[in-house]
Amino acid sequence: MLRNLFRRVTDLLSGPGEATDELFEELEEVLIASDVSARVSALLVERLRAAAREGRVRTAEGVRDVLRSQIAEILSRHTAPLAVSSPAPPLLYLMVGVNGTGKTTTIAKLGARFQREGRKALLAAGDTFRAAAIEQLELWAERLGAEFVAHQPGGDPAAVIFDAIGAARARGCEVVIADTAGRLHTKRNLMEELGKIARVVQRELGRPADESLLVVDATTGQNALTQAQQFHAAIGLTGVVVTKLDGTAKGGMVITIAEEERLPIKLIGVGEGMEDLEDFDPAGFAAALVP
Ligand SMILES: Nc1nc2c(ncn2[C@@H]2O[C@H](COP(=O)(O)OP(=O)(O)O)[C@@H](O)[C@H]2O)c(=O)[nH]1
Ligand SMILES: [Mg+2]
Repeated sequence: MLRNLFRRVTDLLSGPGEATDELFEELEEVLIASDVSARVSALLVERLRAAAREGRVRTAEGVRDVLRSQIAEILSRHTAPLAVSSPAPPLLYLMVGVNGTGKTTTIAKLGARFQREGRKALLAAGDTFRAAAIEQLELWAERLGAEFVAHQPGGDPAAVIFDAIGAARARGCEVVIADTAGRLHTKRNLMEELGKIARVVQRELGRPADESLLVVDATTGQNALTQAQQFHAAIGLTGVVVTKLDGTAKGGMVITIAEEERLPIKLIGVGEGMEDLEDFDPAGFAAALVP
């Protein structure tokens, strides 16, 4: 599933080459081209150069091994497990992110996961901005046999979440997974709307959402970093879901988010099917990047 992510990096570090200055220069460029931020690319290469100076690596293959463990170290520094139980039900997941990143699909995958475990899920149509978004989520709820709460298009998303929490309690649902809009007339509106949702959750549950997960599309590269910064500032994210790692993604964005934002990556999307959602495994991901 996660093949070819760091293709250019691994190609460069394959074969019998020596760990020369030219190799490190080229590696830095290729890391940047693979969506690792310039700062993190420089940091990684600087550590590799130090390892070479100290005689700890001599060959391209050696660089590859050290790079893999450095990446694993960065990725495991800010991990946190996905909250799967709550002190007082319902467990509440708030899914945020710009349009098209895979929010609704990820909600369906998460709903499917809970339902498979025999835990009743309620999907809340907090993306009231587009009628199609409400219908798409309703269809998923029907397919999964999950509960569903929606208002009219254009309604107040915070009111949807309020009703969803009430409905979950009344219908004995263990988990509420709430969709939100990815685009409003202005970005300020969107962030204010998310703030209002967060206040309703706090008031109704007596705690923040158990997960406020940003969904980012791995194929959008460095854009994802800006999205993480903006959404984190607006609602305080508990983690990130990186989708579409099965496609043309280069993968470096995962390292960039972990290192620059210090946010735990909790889940990865590796396809469009309901089973194509995996818990994030730092060492496994590092090995997939640099096999
Ligand atoms: N290949 C692939 N496609 C995905 C993944 N997650 C979502 N998609 C697709 O991305 C598109 C947008 O997804 P959607 O959930 O509607 O995005 P939203 O606008 O954020 O709610 C759809 O065609 C999904 O099937 C993934 O992990 N891999
Ligand atoms: Mg959607």
